[in-house]
Amino acid sequence: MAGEAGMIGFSRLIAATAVVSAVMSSAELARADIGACGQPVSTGTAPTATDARYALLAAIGARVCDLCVCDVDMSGTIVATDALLLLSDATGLAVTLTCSTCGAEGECPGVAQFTLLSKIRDACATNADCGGVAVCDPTVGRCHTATNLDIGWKGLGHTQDLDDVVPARLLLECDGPAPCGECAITGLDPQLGNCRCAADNRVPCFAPHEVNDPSCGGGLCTCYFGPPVPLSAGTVPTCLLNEVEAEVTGLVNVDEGAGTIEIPLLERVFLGISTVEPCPTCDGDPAPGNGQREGTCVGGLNDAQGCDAQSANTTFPAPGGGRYSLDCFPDPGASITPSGLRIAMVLGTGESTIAAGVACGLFGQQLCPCATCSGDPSVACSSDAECAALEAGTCSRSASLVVPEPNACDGGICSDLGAERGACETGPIDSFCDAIVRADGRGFLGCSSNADCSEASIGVDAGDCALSELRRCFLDPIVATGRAHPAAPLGAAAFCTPATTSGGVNNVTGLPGPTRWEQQAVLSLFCARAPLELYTPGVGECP
Ligand SMILES: [Ca+2]
Ligand SMILES: [Ca+2]
Repeated sequence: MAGEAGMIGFSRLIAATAVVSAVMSSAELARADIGACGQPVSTGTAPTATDARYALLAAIGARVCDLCVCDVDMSGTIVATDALLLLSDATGLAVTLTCSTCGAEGECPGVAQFTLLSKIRDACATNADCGGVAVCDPTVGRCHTATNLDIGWKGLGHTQDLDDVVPARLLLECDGPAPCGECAITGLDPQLGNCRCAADNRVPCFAPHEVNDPSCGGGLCTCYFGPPVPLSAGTVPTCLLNEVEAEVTGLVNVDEGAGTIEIPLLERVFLGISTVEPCPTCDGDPAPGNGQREGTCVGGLNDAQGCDAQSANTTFPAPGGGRYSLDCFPDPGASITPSGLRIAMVLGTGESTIAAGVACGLFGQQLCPCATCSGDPSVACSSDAECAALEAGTCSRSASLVVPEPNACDGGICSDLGAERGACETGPIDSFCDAIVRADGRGFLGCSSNADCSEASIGVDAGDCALSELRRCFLDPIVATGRAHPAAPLGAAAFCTPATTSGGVNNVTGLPGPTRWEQQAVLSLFCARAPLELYTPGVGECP
């Protein structure tokens, strides 16, 4: 996967995503004075109206710009005045532009853009069709990445998929000079519409986590780790919205594509609209991610309103998949997490593990990987220390009706399949309808006879009850392994997920319980001084 051929593959993949398609064409132009005082984006010998427009967006936080490029009056901040000075200069009026001197950090990236990919992607005939970031799975003829999601101890929520082409941009601070090595993550970049006013998800905002944001009429600006994610476990559909509760932090080695991203998540879970449509979709948008609401929300809070699609899912709505957007929220009435599930997720390119270290039941001898804090059942834990740090008692079994176990296997025996995966040794064997399946060909509509798959009983004709699968399970310890790569890093996290308020969801999934999240991404690094230009890992080459 490494080497020149792989890199060309990634470039093609990046160019194919709407997020950065405009960037690639500008990068091929001559560079002239881009990155000079007043020229964040233009390549000529003097600032243009395009630079002025960019500075205006930077003034409201909708674009990233270094002070030494966009603060053209050396006031210490980028405001509308800077954009006005640039516009005057561009139209030939006699104005003086003065910028501070750029330091060595100007040779480094200012933004790390991660494009998150799903497990099952486009159709393929050979690996060459998969952009160097996935392999062609011949059984379903689709590109298959390392992305995977395993939720809960029961195993019915394992080997699920996530959304595709989800944009996530993080702000970086590097020391320089290039090659820049390890850089600090200083927060989320809201420019791709991942932040919305808490009072109205239809209003994008550009001051992440700000409680008094003027764009939100003085309200809270809430950010999300991507659009809603449709999930299904044990025939129970849910819609997952990953709210980011506070500033994202961490470290990224920009030359190696290595590091850890600390994301304080507040997971919001909603009961699905139907078994085949867990989340509202954004249908019919011919140009996803262009900021134009050319599609239409189907289902949920914003049903029938316009939307700009931000991600895709290759399984749901089933069959065939669809697109998703923060413009189309789930119905708040379907919430099963009134105050959210608080998870300190650390997504890293190294290894993340949870060992079984807390008593499963009140009196049992078995050890489980996860329980909840006695003083705050909304917090899941894997050790007493985690609860003590929050002054929330000890890590112990909650008052849930379901007593957690290490797995739901017959006889409690989970066999090692290799690569840290587990399947029950003898059973249970779950049966599924065969005509409406996930993009990887696996079933999700559980059944015990053909009648369970008929239109008369489930509203859609899902074929015959002809698929069967050995139940999955977590091994002990649970290991999630990431992989460093300058263009295609794999992030991994293992953590404990608290219970929802839905006994049905907790019961089929096995919550509170462990979650393993492996996320394939494509990484693009944008230069601090020229925010549309790409930093070359290991080299630099920022203007
Ligand atoms: Ca200024
Ligand atoms: Ca659009």
